[in-house]
Amino acid sequence: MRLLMAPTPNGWKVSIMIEELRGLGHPLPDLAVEFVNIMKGEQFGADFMKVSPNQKIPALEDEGFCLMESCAILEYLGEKFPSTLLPLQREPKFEVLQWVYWQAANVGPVFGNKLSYTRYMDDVDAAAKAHPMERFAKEAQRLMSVLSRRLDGRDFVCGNEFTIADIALYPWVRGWKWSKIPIVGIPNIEAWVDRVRTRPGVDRGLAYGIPREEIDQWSEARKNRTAAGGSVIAANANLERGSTDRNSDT
Ligand SMILES: N[C@@H](CCC(=O)N[C@@H](CS)C(=O)NCC(=O)O)C(=O)O
Repeated sequence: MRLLMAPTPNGWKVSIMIEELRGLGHPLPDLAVEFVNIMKGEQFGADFMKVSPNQKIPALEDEGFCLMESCAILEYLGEKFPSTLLPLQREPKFEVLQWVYWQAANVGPVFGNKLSYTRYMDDVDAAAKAHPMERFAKEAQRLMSVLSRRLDGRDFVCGNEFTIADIALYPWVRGWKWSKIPIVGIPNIEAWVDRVRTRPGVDRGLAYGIPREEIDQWSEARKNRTAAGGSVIAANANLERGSTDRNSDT
């Protein structure tokens, strides 16, 4: 099995899943992790696109079967290696999956866009940014209210058990300082972020592609590198680069 990833929120969903599965008795001895340099445009290379036609990380290859989309990968691994991370009976399973899909359709895109306008869209002037910034900030706050209400009286998104719903949400929510989406003053979310962070599998998963001492606090050099690389990825030129028919190894 090959995991193609980069140290980003969507990449860490899968590395956390791998490490949680290992903690639950699935050692995955044949897993190879390959880092894709999305700042250099490796996501547009022909080899990568065979596994991930959408030109984004993460992607998984399992004995010739290729899979893109982080949440589909969580579901695939959850089914293949049964554990408490994804119940397999219909109702409890769909109770989890609705929150996984909610993340994929809402929190991921909205936090991603808010982050891009806050940190990366440096080729756009402030006046042009103002409306989308306000829109994504307000929608992110609304989504956090939804999550807060859901966590009321629950340790994790689906009750007392940590599941792939928590895995899908956590890497985005924990990055709130970088995306400037405040969760301080939302006690249910602050407590959930702290609770999830204490898990050994989460700790190991967050260390993929980043020095251990920078898991919780990036160095200034990493912030600058990420801001510069993120600006390249967020620029419209990146989309043009991805929409050529060349499929070349850039
Ligand atoms: N919905 C996708 C989103 C994947 C995604 O946006 N990946 C980013 C990194 S977090 C990426 O590969 N960006 C490169 C690019 O946009 O060119 C998923 O959940 O897997």
